[in-house]
Amino acid sequence: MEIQNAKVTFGSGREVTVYQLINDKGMQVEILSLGGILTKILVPDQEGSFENVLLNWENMETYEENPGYFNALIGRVAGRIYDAKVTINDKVYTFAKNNNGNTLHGGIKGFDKKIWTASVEVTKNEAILKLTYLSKDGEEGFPGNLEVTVAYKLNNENELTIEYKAKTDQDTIVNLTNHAYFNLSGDAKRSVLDQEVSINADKICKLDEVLIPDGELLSVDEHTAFNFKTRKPIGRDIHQDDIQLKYGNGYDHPWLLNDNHQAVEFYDPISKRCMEIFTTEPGVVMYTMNYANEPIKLSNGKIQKPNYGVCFETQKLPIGYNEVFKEDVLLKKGDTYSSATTFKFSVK
Ligand code: G6D
Repeated sequence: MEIQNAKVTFGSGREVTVYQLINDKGMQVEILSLGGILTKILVPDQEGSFENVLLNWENMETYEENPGYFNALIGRVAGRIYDAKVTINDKVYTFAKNNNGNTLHGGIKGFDKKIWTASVEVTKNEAILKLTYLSKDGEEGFPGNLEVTVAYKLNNENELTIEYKAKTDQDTIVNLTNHAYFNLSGDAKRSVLDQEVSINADKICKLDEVLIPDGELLSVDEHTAFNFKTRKPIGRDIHQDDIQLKYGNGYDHPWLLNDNHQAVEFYDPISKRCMEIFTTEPGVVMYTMNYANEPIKLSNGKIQKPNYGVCFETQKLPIGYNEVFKEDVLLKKGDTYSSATTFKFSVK
């Protein structure tokens, strides 16, 4: 087990530290102090070839603007907030309207844009990078001074766990996740549409044309394109005639997880790489990279393209019409927000 680090200075003058967590089996996880951004997860395929299963920008400085929120911590509130406002204790708080009149992913400068303070710890079976950030009262419009700690833990079972904790001095709203773009082919050799997914969920949130929920849940037994109870290729039903797929331009929906055991299994039949996701969270947004508008190169030298990555953003449900699901993300003064998600890599 070891942790290496190096400092880089971006053209903007911002100093960013790059951390490598390396376990005894050779798995490597690379993380930036900027946004807690994951740039590499190197795991073996069936031939033992270690390749990156994350999309990664060719130029590290792209992570400053980071179109698509590549691999970044998302907060104070992941997902959307309808009409960019919420009422807490009879007071209305307003936020940035950065997505079709609603708030997306914590506003203009969310947690993905912040420099986090880092500390490291290495034990016999874990390499731990602990990131902390103080989101001040009123930052992006959110009430309360929120002390956030995110720990990235790599062990010798090829498991990467992300643990989130937050405390506030005023009632506020919090919903944290990581927006990693996975592709198990290795260095994004192939689209993810032929890679297979299972999601342990019977229902999704019904969304409208700007991806805002109204509280209704849809059965995946009726909306069969969203039925991933049995593992299937991501692309098998993605072009089905379902209005929800039209609204999302693909998959971009919250699935309500049946229990907190294995939430997702993601498998590439060619490399035989497998990733299982376990989470404490009630939901997961699978986003199939339906937009890749900026012609920016990935680390494999190719221009990014839709469906070359897939995100599994574990989280609580988004705040929709009539502030539906707001209760899920309320954090009371003095309470501690706590969640954890584990990504377990293997070859099958
Ligand atoms: C699009 O609707 C999607 C979001 O869910 C995603 O997080 C973002 O692109 C990167 O806005």
